[in-house]
Amino acid sequence: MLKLFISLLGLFLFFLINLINAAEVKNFYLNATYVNVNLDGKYERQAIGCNDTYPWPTLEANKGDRIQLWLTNGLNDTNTTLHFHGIWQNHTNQMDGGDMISNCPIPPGGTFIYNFTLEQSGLYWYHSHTAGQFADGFRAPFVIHDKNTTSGEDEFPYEYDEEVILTISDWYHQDNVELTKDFLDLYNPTGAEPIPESLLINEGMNLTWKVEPNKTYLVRLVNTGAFVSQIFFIEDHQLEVVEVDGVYVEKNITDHIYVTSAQRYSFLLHTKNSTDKNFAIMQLCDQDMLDVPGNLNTNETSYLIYNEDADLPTEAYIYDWEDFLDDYYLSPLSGSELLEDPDYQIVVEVTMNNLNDGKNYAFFNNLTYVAPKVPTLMTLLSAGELATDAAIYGSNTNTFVLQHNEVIELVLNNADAGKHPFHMHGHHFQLVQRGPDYTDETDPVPYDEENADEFRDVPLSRDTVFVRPNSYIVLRFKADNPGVWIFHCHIEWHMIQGLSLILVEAPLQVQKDEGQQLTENHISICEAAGVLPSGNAAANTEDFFDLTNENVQVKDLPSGFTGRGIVALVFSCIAGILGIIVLGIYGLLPINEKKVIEDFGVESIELDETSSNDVQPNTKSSTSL
Ligand SMILES: *[C@@H]1O[C@H](CO)[C@@H](O)[C@H](O)[C@H]1NC(C)=O
Ligand SMILES: *[C@@H]1O[C@H](CO)[C@@H](O)[C@H](O)[C@H]1NC(C)=O
Ligand SMILES: *[C@@H]1O[C@H](CO)[C@@H](O)[C@H](O)[C@H]1NC(C)=O
Ligand SMILES: *[C@@H]1O[C@H](CO)[C@@H](O)[C@H](O)[C@H]1NC(C)=O
Ligand SMILES: *[C@@H]1O[C@H](CO)[C@@H](O)[C@H](O)[C@H]1NC(C)=O
Ligand SMILES: *[C@@H]1O[C@H](CO)[C@@H](O)[C@H](O)[C@H]1NC(C)=O
Ligand SMILES: *[C@@H]1O[C@H](CO)[C@@H](O)[C@H](O)[C@H]1NC(C)=O
Ligand SMILES: *[C@@H]1O[C@H](CO)[C@@H](O)[C@H](O)[C@H]1NC(C)=O
Ligand SMILES: *[C@@H]1O[C@H](CO)[C@@H](O)[C@H](O)[C@H]1NC(C)=O
Ligand SMILES: *[C@@H]1O[C@H](CO)[C@@H](O)[C@H](O)[C@H]1NC(C)=O
Ligand SMILES: *[C@@H]1O[C@H](CO)[C@@H](O)[C@H](O)[C@H]1NC(C)=O
Ligand SMILES: *[C@@H]1O[C@H](CO)[C@@H](O)[C@H](O)[C@H]1NC(C)=O
Ligand SMILES: [Cu+2]
Repeated sequence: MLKLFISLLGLFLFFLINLINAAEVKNFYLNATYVNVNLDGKYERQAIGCNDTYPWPTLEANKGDRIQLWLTNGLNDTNTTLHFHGIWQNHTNQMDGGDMISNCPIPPGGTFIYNFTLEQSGLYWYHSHTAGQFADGFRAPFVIHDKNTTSGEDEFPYEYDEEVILTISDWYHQDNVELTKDFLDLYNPTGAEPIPESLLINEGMNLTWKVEPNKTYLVRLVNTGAFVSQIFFIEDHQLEVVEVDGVYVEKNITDHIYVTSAQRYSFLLHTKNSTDKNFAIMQLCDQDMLDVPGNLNTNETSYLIYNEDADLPTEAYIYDWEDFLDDYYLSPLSGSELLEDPDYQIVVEVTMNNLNDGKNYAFFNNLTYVAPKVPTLMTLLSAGELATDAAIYGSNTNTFVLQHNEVIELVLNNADAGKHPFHMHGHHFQLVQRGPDYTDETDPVPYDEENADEFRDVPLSRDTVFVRPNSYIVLRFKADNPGVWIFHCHIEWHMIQGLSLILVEAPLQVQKDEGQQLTENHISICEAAGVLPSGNAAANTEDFFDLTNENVQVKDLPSGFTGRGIVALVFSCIAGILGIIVLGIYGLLPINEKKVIEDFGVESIELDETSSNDVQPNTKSSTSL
């Protein structure tokens, strides 16, 4: 008996030691710097690179490893932060990188130490979470391999010979500061998103991927773009999807996949046995997302090369691009069942509208997110028992307080005619329902619990999911990761328009957790940035319910004053000042304004005289996300 016990203990220790041996500390020293690049061969511009080079390195680690990453802000004119997309950050909320959410902005010259362990495996990515910086190139994949133990557990669940990482993205010729200025502008009252100039693959174009015949490749694909979703396919080859957003799934074979900004799909590719022909790797932009015409080539061809002596392939076509793999029907290998009925249901409605400054904003339940003066995590940590009261986090942050271990259901009704890829930090959520495209209905169709489709017993979990136009999604997750987590649209432009809400999860557990206390490095970064690491949303450390001088959104438009009125006002002002007729200017205006005129029909616009004095920004609004 004792012998058995000792040998079992020995076996246990053996595995324990193996496990400890397997986990390593991985150190990275990265410096965000401006670099000049010409990624699409059409235009040289300044981008945000790493250590004076581009692109950023792909980070690789094993499940269980500790990451220590020293990020220096080598950009002389802007703050920055770094987010590890899809990583839960259990007990290390302050390492999640959300600017003014869980992270003080890192000022120029500052170095922030990101320090956390990995509980997950699969494909992730890392990117700046400040303003629109990831559109400027501050982005790269993050691969977490499964532990290599002899126990047979924690191994990649499918056989393959070789692994390949592909990033797809969109690329602009202007930088995020210029783009944001023109986008969030009185002259763009419809909120038409800037159109990228190019679609990239592995941060370039015309990729040549040399394959060997009769092999199985694991292709890890991530869309690191700021805006458009892309269809991806390889001519005459099937894609066997095995992982989405770090979640292993039952194999699903498809011809093409639809990848929104921030989503990941890993698939197995079996190469052919013959080498007489080469094939096209195709990227097609989802053109439904483009409000205005631009200079974008909406599809790009790259090359799957079996034979360097054979001809390069020409572009390939698919019969019906809408017939892509529907992630709603994927099944996680874990077999994790649908979470039970929710303890707490959050219902939000997405709209886009103009405020008094004539700019177009995005709203959850009529509130557009405006960053607080103190990062929400720091408010939580300094509020004592008041941390459970949503009021202290500000009236313009869309904050919801969640109780520890509750099952949360988030119902998102999209009253907007666009598709949006929503991302939640700190969690993978179950995709419980997703409504069809209701573009053809007169009004948006909200979720109707009574008449919902039957739920799947084992629904897919992931961290980024799209909602269809005028339709809804229903998500569930367990509040088992105390911290402050943002839920937002991953289209950078929509996030800049305020399409974010904040989940303050089990605040008292966060306070009690030794590991969640701010590091000295973090406190010094806050000081250097001039951000108070304590106090309510208005930076009041005395009275947490006194929100005087908090950041709030600009006022609503006066009733009866619409986008149409703004357009009229803008154009009659221009006409007045220049003393020429509107039509004369038409030809000189950049594309967005032209589109606006077309959308609203200039001839039929009447000037709303009474409101003309109201079109002024009247409060400070921050877009420092
Ligand atoms: C960046 O530079 C630092 C300091 O010179 C160096 O330690 C680090 O390895 C470099 N990182 C990359 C990815 O080149
Ligand atoms: C890609 O190939 C096309 C067609 O051959 C060429 O016009 C273009 O300049 C290439 N782009 C880059 C970035 O090499
Ligand atoms: C980071 O890059 C900036 C700009 O190139 C440079 O001034 C600074 O010395 C670099 N810092 C480190 C730690 O490498
Ligand atoms: C910041 O750095 C860029 C690129 O290195 C340089 O062109 C610019 O003049 C600098 N700006 C300031 C304010 O120092
Ligand atoms: C960095 O953030 C702080 C706090 O919001 C702000 O005061 C400062 O102007 C920012 N710095 C830059 C260079 O944008
Ligand atoms: C990272 O965190 C661990 C655990 O708290 C700590 O032991 C270690 O010193 C930290 N590393 C750095 C570079 O601060
Ligand atoms: C796993 O460990 C074995 C033995 O050390 C090694 O041969 C193999 O290459 C490792 N596999 C991976 C994927 O690292
Ligand atoms: C393909 O590979 C398998 C296993 O490696 C081998 O048995 C088979 O003969 C190969 N087939 C061809 C046509 O090369
Ligand atoms: C290549 O040949 C092997 C056996 O020789 C077969 O199992 C495999 O399906 C073939 N691959 C393709 C893509 O036809
Ligand atoms: C690619 O774009 C061109 C130009 O818009 C179009 O003529 C062609 O049909 C497109 N190809 C595919 C595969 O969609
Ligand atoms: C694969 O996806 C399709 C939807 O695109 C679904 O109908 C089918 O059930 C899925 N099969 C598996 C095995 O996941
Ligand atoms: C970490 O958080 C995730 C996300 O909610 C959760 O699934 C997981 O169980 C947590 N792990 C620990 C050790 O708390
Ligand atoms: Cu969106």
